[in-house]
Amino acid sequence: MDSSPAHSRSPYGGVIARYGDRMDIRSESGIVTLLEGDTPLLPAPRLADHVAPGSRLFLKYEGLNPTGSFKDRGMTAAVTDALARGAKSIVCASTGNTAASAAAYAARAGIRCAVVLPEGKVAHGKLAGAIAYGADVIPIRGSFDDALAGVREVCERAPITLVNSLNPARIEGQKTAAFEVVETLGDSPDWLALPVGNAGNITSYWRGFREAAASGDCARTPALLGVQAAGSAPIVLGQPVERPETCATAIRIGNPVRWKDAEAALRESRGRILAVTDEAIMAAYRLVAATEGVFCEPASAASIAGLAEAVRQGMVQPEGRTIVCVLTGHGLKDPDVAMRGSVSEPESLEAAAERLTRLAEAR
Ligand code: AN7
Repeated sequence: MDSSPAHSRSPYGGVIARYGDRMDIRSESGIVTLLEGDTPLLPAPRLADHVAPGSRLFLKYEGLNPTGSFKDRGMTAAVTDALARGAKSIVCASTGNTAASAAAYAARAGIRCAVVLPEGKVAHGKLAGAIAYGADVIPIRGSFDDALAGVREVCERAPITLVNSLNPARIEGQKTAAFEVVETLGDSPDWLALPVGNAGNITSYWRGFREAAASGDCARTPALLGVQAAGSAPIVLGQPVERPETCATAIRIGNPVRWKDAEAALRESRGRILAVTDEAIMAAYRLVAATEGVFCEPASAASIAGLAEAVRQGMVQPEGRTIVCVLTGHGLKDPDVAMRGSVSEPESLEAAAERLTRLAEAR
């Protein structure tokens, strides 16, 4: 890490360089950044025809952050703040993306990082990242919720900083995504749809939009559309889920730590929360890649599946509306899901040539 002017005044600079004056964090030991943020807000007209006809639909492609997920925005803030408080090590429980992000920012800061993960339930791209960045990777038999309970307990006793979204700096960094949406659109959208796991992200977006409105950057705030997977939908059901299950392992969370904040965000934004099946998530996952060339992980596609369902139920009237779906993580995070059942047997070169000819002549 180097916070000297020559180093930190890169053309972009990351979310603290850009929005640090609006963040309640400490940074006197220097800014730990991988130049996260500034992600594309992609228009998605072909996808809109399928899921929200007549709308102006955009994808906030957070998978293009340095470690491949939205977590980097909060992690630059959490690790910068931890460093200023003298931390020598950080820890998180994670379904995968927080782990990869924490590991990368700890490496950047030159401090230690441990990640506690539900064994067998972390997508390989995330695990690969945490290993490559040099974290101490600790799989446990149990769920994410079990892992978090264990980690919280240790952090009360030992001098190690918790960087899960209980950490207030995480929310401060994460809210910058809302600032970017407002800057790009010139106002808030009508709706912003996003997957909900631990509910740190929905909490952060709502804080960001509220602050942007308070400072006059936008004339209004959006309604938030939270989306959970049917097999792990505690907020939709109104009670914790003991054994959450979903193919979207990122949001396989039964007892979100930011539950109360999520409910406040939904209430205050006049938003809605709903659950979608794994089948609907996988259909949306394939649809966004095939119609727009945007590859996201299954949990991220829940935002699109949720929007489609909300339109079907009449919860969202798409005509003439500006809608943003947040794509929280890159598709390459979960290569196994992407490959499942889709690689064909090898063919002869002649057969391949025939297929190509048919493809070329197809109308
Ligand atoms: C791709 O990494 O909880 O509602 O430990 O990885 O803020 O929890 C990940 C969550 C959505 C849900 N999309 O966000 C973790 C973890 C993706 C995610 C969520 C996660 P929150």
